[in-house]
Amino acid sequence: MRIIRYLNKNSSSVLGAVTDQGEIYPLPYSGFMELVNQADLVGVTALKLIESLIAVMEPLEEKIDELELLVPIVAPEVWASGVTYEKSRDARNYETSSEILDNGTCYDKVYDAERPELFFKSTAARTIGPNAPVYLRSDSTWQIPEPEVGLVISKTGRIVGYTIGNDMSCRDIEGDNPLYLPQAKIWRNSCVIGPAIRLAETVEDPYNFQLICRIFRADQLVVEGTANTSQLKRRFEELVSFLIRDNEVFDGTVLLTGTSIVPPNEFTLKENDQIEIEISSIGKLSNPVKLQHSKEVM
Ligand code: DO4
Ligand code: MG
Repeated sequence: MRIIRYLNKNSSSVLGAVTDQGEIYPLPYSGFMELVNQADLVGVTALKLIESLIAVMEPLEEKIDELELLVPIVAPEVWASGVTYEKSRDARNYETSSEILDNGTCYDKVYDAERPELFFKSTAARTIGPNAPVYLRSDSTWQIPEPEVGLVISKTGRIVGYTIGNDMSCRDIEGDNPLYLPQAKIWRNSCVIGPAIRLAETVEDPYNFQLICRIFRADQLVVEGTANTSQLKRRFEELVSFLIRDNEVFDGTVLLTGTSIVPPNEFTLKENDQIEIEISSIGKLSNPVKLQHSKEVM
């Protein structure tokens, strides 16, 4: 069972349940965490609560591709993990011009350390959903998408859902100096989540998500890469436990879990590219790439 948000005919946002058969049912909750909290309150799982509601409903006539999808959760904060896959460690080492220490770079060290790299990625206002444009930074010439599994967590750190995330990144800015990380990671429309949240209780093995990323330029496929969460160095619970340690996290926080798909080193995103990130049991997250217009920025 997956959860989406979409605009109805009156342009109001509606929470929807998508069954494994692709039928969509509107749900009487304003957001994903209201559904989860209501299920907790009545002592059932979110899946059971949805099943009891939709048993007496008719599905929508529309299929998912015909709906105007919104970000599936208005996450108050998005955090991200870094260097959780070998591929990411190697890519960071490639792009960095910082001093290589005798015993390895900061990326070598963090890959092996007990404490993972966690960083603040986005607020609700900077986070976009399916089909909305991701923006390029004007001061970077080496920008890529980072396809990642996103964990939707409650304020106690319980993993209640899985989604797809794109942690847009500037390799030149980060490579210049690791202290530039916030600028390499955070700007307008630099974080994408969606198109749906799969209820955690319906995922048999979260260490077997297969991710595919495709980038199209003028309708031609120019980059394609795959990864599997079986390649992850850490456990999802481990990442969450460091995020919530002595910290206040809010219901519906999303934690991105790192990338293992890196486009070829000579590749940078350009205006009008189209990014697609797919996990078959969650959906396909598609976004066009746009330049920001200075008018909008001021
Ligand atoms: O070390 C910087 C961030 C790396 C990252 O975002 C990732 O591994 O996904
Ligand atoms: Mg990342």
